Amino acid sequence: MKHSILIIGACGQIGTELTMNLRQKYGVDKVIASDIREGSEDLMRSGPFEILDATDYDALEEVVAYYEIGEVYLMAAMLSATAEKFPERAWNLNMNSLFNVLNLGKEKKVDKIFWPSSIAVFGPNTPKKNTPQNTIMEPSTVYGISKQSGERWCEYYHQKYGVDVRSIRYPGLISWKTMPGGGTTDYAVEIYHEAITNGDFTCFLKADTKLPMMYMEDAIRATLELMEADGEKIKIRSSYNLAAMSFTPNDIAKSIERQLPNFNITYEPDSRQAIADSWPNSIDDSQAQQDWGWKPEYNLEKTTREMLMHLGSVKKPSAE
Ligand code: AKB
Repeated sequence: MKHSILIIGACGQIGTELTMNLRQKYGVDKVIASDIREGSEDLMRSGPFEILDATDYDALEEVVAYYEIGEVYLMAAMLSATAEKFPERAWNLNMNSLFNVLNLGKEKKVDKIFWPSSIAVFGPNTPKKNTPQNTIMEPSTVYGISKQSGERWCEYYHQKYGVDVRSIRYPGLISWKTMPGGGTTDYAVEIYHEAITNGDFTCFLKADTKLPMMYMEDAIRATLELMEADGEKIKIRSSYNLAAMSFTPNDIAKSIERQLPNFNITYEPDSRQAIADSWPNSIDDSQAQQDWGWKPEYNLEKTTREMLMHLGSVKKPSAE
């Protein structure tokens, strides 16, 4: 590869694993990690890192020129639950960082951009079951509004200025390496940690709240496959629906119980319930399957086995 890759928001839940994967694929020095603060020891030791505020265009431009960046992955964002507490800050971070990166594309300073969207672009009036690629989108959260607006801008920059920007509407993501922060689907990660450490979990969503979810390995593979696909195949320049599994807190608790029979779950729904209620139950991702061959590999049972195995073996030494 001629140019280097810049990951913005490299210390977050997706950014950490994306950075490690890209470094393995393209070489450590070709992948520059950046964030507003330092991340895990593993990430910091794994290759070049820059402190970078994605809302500062000049600083971003400087890093892009210095490392001869060709591809940018903009993973920095304020997620759904936190964004409800800080609406203006969320809007400024989520939109200004996107404009900065899209403008780098418009000025031909970078060749290719990845920007994550979310199932949060959908709202209470969207059909909930097998939500289609194109449908009613009236998001009722600040985060969802920023992601939906972002999608429109991505398509606009592609059509008007030829910017090669690609995007996925991620469902809730489940991973064991880095905790998510400030999302509504975070319960599906916290539950595994609590199952291992305490044997019980108090869930902030109701037992029957069904949401689309995905194991991180699938999400990273989807991201890399979309970025590597021939540009001609990318028919959607707003953002692709992507699906793997859908489950409720009751389903995930049952799947943990099959491995840890004493596990116990209780329910204390909070303000995040309203956010979850406004999102789809399941997603139709046939367009991603058709255009660039997307196929998930992890269902709930496989995810539970992986999560408990990795968290169990990680936790054991310090617990002894
Ligand atoms: C959140 O819960 O805010 C995110 C998302 C679905 O985009 N995980």
